[in-house]
Amino acid sequence: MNEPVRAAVLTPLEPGGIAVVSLTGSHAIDLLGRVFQPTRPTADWPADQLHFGRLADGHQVLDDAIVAVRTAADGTARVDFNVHGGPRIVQRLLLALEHHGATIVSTDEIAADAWPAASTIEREVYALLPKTQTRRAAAWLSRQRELLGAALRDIAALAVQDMVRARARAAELLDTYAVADRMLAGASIVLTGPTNAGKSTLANALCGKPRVLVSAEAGTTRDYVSEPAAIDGVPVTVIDTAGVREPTDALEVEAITRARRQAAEADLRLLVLDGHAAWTPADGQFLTRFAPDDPSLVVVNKADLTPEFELEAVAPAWVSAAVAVSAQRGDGLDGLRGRIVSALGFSDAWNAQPAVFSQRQLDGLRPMAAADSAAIIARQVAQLIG
Ligand SMILES: Nc1nc2c(ncn2[C@@H]2O[C@H](COP(=O)(O)OP(=O)(O)OP(=O)(O)O)[C@@H](O)[C@H]2O)c(=O)[nH]1
Ligand SMILES: [Mg+2]
Repeated sequence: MNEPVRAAVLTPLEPGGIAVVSLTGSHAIDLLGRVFQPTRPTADWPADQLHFGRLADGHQVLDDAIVAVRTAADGTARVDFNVHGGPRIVQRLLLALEHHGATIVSTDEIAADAWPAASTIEREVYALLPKTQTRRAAAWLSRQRELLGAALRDIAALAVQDMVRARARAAELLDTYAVADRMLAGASIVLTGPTNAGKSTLANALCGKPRVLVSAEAGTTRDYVSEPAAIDGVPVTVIDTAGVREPTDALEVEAITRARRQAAEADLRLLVLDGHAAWTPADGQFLTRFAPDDPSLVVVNKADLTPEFELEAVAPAWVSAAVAVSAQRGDGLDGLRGRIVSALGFSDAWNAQPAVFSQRQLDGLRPMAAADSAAIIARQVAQLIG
């Protein structure tokens, strides 16, 4: 059969990252030989091996690359080029592949079935991979090709012996969606607190750039400002808000109302306090407005200066949720990042656990959590894996 070789970029075009460009079709190996020179020459490109070498377009070297060759169940070859993720290198490689006869398949076409996949879950992974915002998200999603399918098959096997446990496992899997959605769509983190506590300084530190204005004058930030960032590889939006105090004008009344609304809607709230300012009843009121089981962390800022209060003495209920930092000097920020990602649900084990990441998967899994026969579970699993 002489179907055309197709090529697609499976990862986001992120400068500094690694991009995966994939080739599929019965002549994929012929095409590989035209654009790639392995460091150790090989005649037959054995499958399931990695080959290191150079990508070249004619005499021009494009990049070093690691190439993986696989053979699908139907005998077609699959070649993955791992190259540096800058858009220029990826574009050059696609042009070279096109020059040698490959058809370039777009992200939308991958989602619409134009790309071979071993399962519907794998197809969903390919469709979402180019939209992932960080390397960690891309690596986590790639792993779901195996992890999620295996978890579903395990539930089907378990259902034959123990329906109660099978249902419980399905319910646990349903619960993974909220955090998976954060990994794909990003989590919102709002910084709120009294004026002058250092919210804007902390927002800039978390985003790694001086995005918002900082000044010694209380009431500097008026309307909220949001900025995309990544914290320990988790995509987030950091929202800096106006400091909460007795408003001095109508504009500030509106700014504080907006700050509260942002705080209410966020996935996580950072309640930023100035550790170098005396404790006031207003600080206490500010904290008690947030229930203790609320997804919030208390950041006691300006740890580089002499502390003016002990949280243990003034608000003992919040001690376990508190982190001391100096947003200005950077002390404690790594610890804070760790606390943020775990408060958002990303434990160390998260990356290696199965998770559901699409509406289709949720819809297919729900009947499993309520099923009263192994047959229903088997049917749903077959449909989900596809
Ligand atoms: N020493 C010290 N000063 C800090 C620290 N963080 C912020 N500041 C200073 O505190 C002042 C207020 O900082 P901002 O980041 O503007 O505070 P804010 O909470 O955004 O203030 P508003 O927008 O007015 O509510 C500025 O002079 C900052 O330089 C810190 O960790 N240590
Ligand atoms: Mg501010």
